[in-house]
Amino acid sequence: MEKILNYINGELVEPINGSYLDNYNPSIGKVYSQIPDSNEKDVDMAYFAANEAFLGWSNTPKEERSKIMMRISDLIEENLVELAKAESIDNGKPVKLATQVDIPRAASNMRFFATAILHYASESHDMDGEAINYTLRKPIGVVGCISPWNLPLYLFTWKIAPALASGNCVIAKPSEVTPMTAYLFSKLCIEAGLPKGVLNIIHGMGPSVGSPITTRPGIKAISFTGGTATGKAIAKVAAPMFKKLSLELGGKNPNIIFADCDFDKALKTTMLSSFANQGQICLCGSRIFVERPIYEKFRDAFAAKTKKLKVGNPSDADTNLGAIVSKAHLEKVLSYVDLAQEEGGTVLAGGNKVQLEGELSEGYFMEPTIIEGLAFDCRTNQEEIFGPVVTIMPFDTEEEVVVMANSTEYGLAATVWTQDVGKATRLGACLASGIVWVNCWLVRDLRTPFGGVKNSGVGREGGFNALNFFTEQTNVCIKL
Ligand code: TXE
Repeated sequence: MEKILNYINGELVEPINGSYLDNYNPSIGKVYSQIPDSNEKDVDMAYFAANEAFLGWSNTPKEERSKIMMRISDLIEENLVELAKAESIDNGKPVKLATQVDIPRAASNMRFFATAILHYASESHDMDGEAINYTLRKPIGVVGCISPWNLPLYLFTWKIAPALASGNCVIAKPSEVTPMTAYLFSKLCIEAGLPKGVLNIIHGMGPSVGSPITTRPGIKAISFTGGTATGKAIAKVAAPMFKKLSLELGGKNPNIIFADCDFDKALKTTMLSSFANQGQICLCGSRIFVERPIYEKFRDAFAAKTKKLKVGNPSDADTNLGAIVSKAHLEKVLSYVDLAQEEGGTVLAGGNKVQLEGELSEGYFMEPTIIEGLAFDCRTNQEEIFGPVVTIMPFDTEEEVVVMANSTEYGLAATVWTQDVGKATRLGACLASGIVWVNCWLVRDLRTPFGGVKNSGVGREGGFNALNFFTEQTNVCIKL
């Protein structure tokens, strides 16, 4: 059985304690590889390596850092097929999705920040002949990047790329639920000639690896994506140490469909924003609000299309939904279907675990599910489910839907469907959300600020925001 290894000081190494955890393939419900059960000793070793490498890496010319990162990006593309397959086995997502979205985006992340750093300029403030100020942007030192299981290599690279580009050394922890592509990535870093110690990848559990990363005083910034409860725990330990913190947390995003929308486009995109990646994307629109005049027409068309989606083998090209990431997560998602019914909801489509045949009979599959008839403020409509479960509700006025949309403790992304530019503009201003998509979903320009308000997080990733996060400013004032 394949053993995943840590990547420390440029080498692939066993965890110091020699202990391993089981890594499951969620489509077959069986262990298929072993992952290091690392602890603070491995984090310490990584820290020493990163600290040692920092002087060299931070003084490496940007062009050189950029070239190495471009090589890594090229290698991701060259290994697209293998990486996509590995992502699908580890996470349960369709191979097609990993091939079209996850892996290409990981390559883009590396390429984007490899080039962004070449265009990153600092400011100068001229005091009318009295003095001149210029502001340096310096790398922070050793930083920590902790990522989740839903978009494993995609989110892993989204964090480490700006950190590396701006001259930091990184200790990264992928999710213990989906460690494989980060392991394959470490091999590509070696092949690309990334100097030793610049990036260190430690595998293991949150409390034994993530926590020492957040508590170690020398690690001066933490970039985290994951659950809101974990984000809170990290903020509690990191804030009193004055670490820089970027937290991308949960979402409970509204998808608002007005009667004047382009019906077919809204319906087609709603299928994706509801169920892509088995609904396990923090940007998925899990609360669908439809304006009353088209409510029944939209609901019926949406339910009919949802019932036709294929839940199946992630390797099949026509599979729409693969497996849920783990048994525990499947149980959590299913428990919300029970809760929704207890709260008075009616299941319009799905609602059940899917039993597949043969090799897949022990896999964690679930039907895409739509629930109707719930109050906007019930638990099902307030808590993040993070699975293929959406609710649908009618609304009558713009004011009413804004109140309902803004009623949760989250504020990551919102989608608005309307042909009226005035309405779109008003909603864009009123929605308590870090991102508002109008007549589209998940259209991403990597230069734009990415992140949430309220309990969806702190700070913004993307473009120069990420480079700002991973650098410290020094203002130099020269008296003339
Ligand atoms: O996330 P965790 P989980 C949501 C979703 C999901 C819930 C929990 O609702 O059901 O979060 O998922 C590491 N110190 N999202 O349990 O635990 C952990 O090992 C430092 C939303 O998988 O937050 C992993 O690498 N690190 C989300 C990472 O944190 C710790 C994506 C995320 O895991 C730690 C995933 C600690 N004390 C889940 N404990 C999104 N917004 O994209 C754990 N970790």
